[in-house]
Amino acid sequence: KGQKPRVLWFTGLSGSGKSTIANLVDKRLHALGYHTFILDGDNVRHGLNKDLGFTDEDRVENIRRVAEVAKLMSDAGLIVLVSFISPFRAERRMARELFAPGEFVEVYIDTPLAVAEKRDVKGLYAKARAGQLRNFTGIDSPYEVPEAAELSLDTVSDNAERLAQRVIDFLTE
Ligand code: GGZ
Repeated sequence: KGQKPRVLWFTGLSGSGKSTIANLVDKRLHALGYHTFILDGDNVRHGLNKDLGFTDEDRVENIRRVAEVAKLMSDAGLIVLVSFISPFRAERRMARELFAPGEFVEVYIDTPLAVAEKRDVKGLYAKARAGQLRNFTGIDSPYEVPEAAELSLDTVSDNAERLAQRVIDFLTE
């Protein structure tokens, strides 16, 4: 199916729901006949970026490489769903600038720290609070809230299914 290049750039805290929503969007796009690929920590930080940790410097390099890979995949005709905390505005802007206007869709997964921390699916917030995990986003490493995301999805007032549909609606409008 002919499709103009699109990268859906999901950003938000650890445990905000990025992966859940990206996976739902991916399934729906697939059902609509689109060719897609999800780039996330699971398939990037264990391979291409396994030399990188969570210092500011390493996160910057993580996002730089991910953006370049997203660009390559987009050039190959895929809709790319990128799901990383990507905490810094400067790197998100750098990623955006690799694409033509309208191709880059920033999707802010708006989950307050208190909510993500309360869920703490992987127990990482507890470890960070206990000082066993350093440079944890939202605890002792910053997250810069997007100022002009194309979509801002409030996970407190809406469920993942409905939020995923909002992304689909944005793309197909
Ligand atoms: C934040 C960390 C950290 C630290 C390990 N800070 O909830 P998760 O587990 O599955 O998602 C988090 C993931 C974040 O990696 P990213 O590549 O998305 O981060 S960035 O864009 O900032 O480069 C979390 C886990 O890795 N994790 N240590 N210190 N998240």
